Amino acid sequence: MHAVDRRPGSVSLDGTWRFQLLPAPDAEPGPQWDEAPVPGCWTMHDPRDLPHYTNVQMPFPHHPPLVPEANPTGVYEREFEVPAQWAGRRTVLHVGAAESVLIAEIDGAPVGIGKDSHLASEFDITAAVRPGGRHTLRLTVVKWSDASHIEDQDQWWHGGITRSVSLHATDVLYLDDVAVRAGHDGELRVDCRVRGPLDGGWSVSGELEGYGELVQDTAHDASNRELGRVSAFLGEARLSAIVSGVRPWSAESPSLYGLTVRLHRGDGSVADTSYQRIGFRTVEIRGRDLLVNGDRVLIRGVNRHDFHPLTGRVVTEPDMRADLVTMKRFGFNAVRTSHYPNDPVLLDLADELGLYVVDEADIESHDHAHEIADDPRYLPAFVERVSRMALRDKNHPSVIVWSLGNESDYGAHHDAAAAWVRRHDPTRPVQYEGAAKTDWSSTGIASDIVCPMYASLGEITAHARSGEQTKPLILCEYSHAMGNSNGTLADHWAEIETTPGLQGGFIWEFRDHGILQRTADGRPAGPATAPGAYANGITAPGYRWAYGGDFGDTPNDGVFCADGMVFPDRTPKPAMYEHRELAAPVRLSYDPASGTATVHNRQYVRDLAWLRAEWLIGGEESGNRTVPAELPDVPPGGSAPIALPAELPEFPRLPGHPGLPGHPELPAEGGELWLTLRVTTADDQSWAPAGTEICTPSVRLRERTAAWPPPAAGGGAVETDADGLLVHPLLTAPPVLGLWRAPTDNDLLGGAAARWRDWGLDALVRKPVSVTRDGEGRVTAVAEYPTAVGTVVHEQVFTARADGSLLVEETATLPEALHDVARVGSVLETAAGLDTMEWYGPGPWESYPDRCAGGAVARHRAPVDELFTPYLRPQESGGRSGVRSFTLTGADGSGLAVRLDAPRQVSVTRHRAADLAAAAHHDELTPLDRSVVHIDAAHRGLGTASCGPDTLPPYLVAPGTHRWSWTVRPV
Ligand code: IPT
Repeated sequence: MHAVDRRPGSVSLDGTWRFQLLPAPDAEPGPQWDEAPVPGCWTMHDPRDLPHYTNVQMPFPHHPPLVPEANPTGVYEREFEVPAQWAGRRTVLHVGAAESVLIAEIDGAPVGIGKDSHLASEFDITAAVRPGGRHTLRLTVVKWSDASHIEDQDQWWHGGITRSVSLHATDVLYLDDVAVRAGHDGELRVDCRVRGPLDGGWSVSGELEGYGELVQDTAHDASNRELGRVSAFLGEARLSAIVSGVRPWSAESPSLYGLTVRLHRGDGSVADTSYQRIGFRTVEIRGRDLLVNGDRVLIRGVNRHDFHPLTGRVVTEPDMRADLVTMKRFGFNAVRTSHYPNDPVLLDLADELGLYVVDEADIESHDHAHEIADDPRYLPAFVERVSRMALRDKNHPSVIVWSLGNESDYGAHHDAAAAWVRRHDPTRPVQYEGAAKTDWSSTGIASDIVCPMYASLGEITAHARSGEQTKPLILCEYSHAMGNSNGTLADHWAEIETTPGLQGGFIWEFRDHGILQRTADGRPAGPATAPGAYANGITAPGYRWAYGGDFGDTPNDGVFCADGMVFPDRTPKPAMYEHRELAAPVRLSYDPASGTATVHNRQYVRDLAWLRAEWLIGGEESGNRTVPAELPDVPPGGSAPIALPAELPEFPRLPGHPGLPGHPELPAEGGELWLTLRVTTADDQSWAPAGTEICTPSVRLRERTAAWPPPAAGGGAVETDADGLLVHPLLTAPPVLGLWRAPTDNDLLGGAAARWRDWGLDALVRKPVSVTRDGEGRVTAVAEYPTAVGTVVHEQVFTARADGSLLVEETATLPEALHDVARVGSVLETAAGLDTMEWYGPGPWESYPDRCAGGAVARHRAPVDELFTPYLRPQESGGRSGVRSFTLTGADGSGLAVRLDAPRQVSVTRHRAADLAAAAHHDELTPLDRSVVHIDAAHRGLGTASCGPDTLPPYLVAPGTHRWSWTVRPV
């Protein structure tokens, strides 16, 4: 393994190969060949071995290092030609990655074997080929081996050749490796290792783009101990330079410089060349801070797997670019390559686009972790997997931390691997979650960072405040994005930003691993699927997103692989917008006492020149208005006042405040007024064209001051049935009490859903108690809802008002035993055809009480069909938090208008909760023609309990009495 980029000048062997799938490695290939794509997973196109999903458990019961005898084995074959001009050169076969054991043969003769499914194997095949000759290359890929037990990551099991195959040639005298160290102070050191006939004489030279020639260090050998490894005899040489005025590399400002290293023969002619883009940056740990170029940067990271819904583990350069571009657009500045090294292209892209990388070795022995961590038979594999990763990736400025792998207990192997990598590369910290699992204050020698997974906010803040913290705390996994999730992200970031010692973390994870499946035959739709099979996170008829078990795979871990911030097709889920706002480079604050607004630049190195902005004025009564804004000049980390728009339709007449100077006529009472700064890119960025929305920080200028409840009565009679259920021309089902929601994945795996079922909340039955009508036509309906642990009493008072609206005032009293329900509110169904929703509140994204920082408060409008979020397993979704009022209208603009007493959780979808809960996939759902509307006085937060902490106490629904009221009128 080495860091010399051999892609330029290589000959690609990618394409269609002959292929046979054998039942076991010792089976003999027959005369019949199929075809298979290389790179490709056979599991995505061959029905004899389909994808299989498990998390912790192995797919077979064998203990390490044993595996089943039934062991799918793919035989790939093709002819290739060796260019005639490669005569006299050294010829190398490069196989980017194969799952899991790779055996290479040329013309029937073995040339080597490789393991480690996520790093390349290279074979010197000079002796096996003839320049100008035609040869047969056979690559046999065996699915299960001893190594499978340390590749037990939480993902689909596949088989195949998953990265590109190529040939390249070098001179017999060649650069075996080039190791770059470049600090943000401009100090550059390039260590070269040369192989071949060294006694003919050789030298190296280097050139840095925009700087010039590097100096060859000649003071090597005897005189200089620090440089003691530099030796002509061993083929070692060092180049160096002090580059003044260097532009340091950082995620915000990823400045790269082209570095060319040339290897010269004794006569000065060039034998070999290496070109790479390097960045000048320094990583260090000082106290409990991780510093990049001296800055304590907060790590806003996400975990990423290699995944594609059509090709499985095979991802192209455009796929990887799209992943990283999406991360950048949503405020992420770091990625952990969970849980294996990625294609080198990913690191090239991280260098170019600006993302910090925790580069993780391909080691996860989850099911048999304790057995393996100290089993000497696995020692070489651990050290090799870490060292080969570091040897390959060391020159990437994006890589700031080495990770020894994931979920493999903690044993001697980790200390051995850590020792190797520290010695080889003292310029980067090392992390391993398992080394710091229990006692964060005295983490083992295998981790410089305390990098727990799914620790609670309470635990991490307590550690940071304990006085015992000695290392930076950066969560390697947190905020499990399974289904409708990522509750309390804002609470996390409020603590992280204000607590010394807390430095961020990596959300689990970037993408849902839903494989596109044809429903007709249950097979993966596969690489040849025509476009249009999915869009916007939704599959077209005839397809669905498959998860564990859908291919008949047993044992399996179900939908646990659908836990990404984006859908399988990379459509962002609503939680992405929450993250984007929390990570915003620009924030806005407003001081009502002085009436001034302030812009804060939250970046470390950039000013605001790359951004532009406009104001969105969002008035509850006056509606939306967009006017130009002028961003002030604010240095990184600084703040500056920003002028309020002159066009404000109303101004906060807060008690004691004089109002907007020069506008004494403005009303002092009325609806709420919010001001949002819509920030976009001013010009093209490498990851976003000009005009891309970056964030929408908002401030409230005025609270609602109109009286509630609105002046009542005078509107005539209210119609109800004998049971007190409202009869209303715009409703097909009257408002009744709702205490349940279609369980989210967090509700299910965290246990809340089982409790609700035990209590009977999913099958509530309304028992009418009384219906009374007063002299003014006001109707009071009281009903009881018995549950297994007590009865809920629900009272509704209906008043018809002179303006044609109906006021509904509701009270629900929950016994103490119902201490944690999903919601307390009304559920009703509208007439058909009211297909557009307009609302005043945060938006336009879906939001919940513990995930509602991502939307501007303004008037929003969307088709009802688009309000729903198609999480892979149907569940509660489509909610909007903090809704103050909304309308549902049809094509002619008529419909109904609802006004709420206070900001409430509202959802409008085509699905009843029970139907959602009964479905396993979206293709099983039939949307109603009408809307199901929930208006909740209280709604449980989302939390992250499918893997990690539940929502925090303030977001739970308390027992006792809840009151809410609303008006509905025709429009
Ligand atoms: C943790 C794993 O590291 C990750 O791969 C994934 O499985 C995640 O959880 C959940 O989706 S391990 C878990 C047992 C905490």
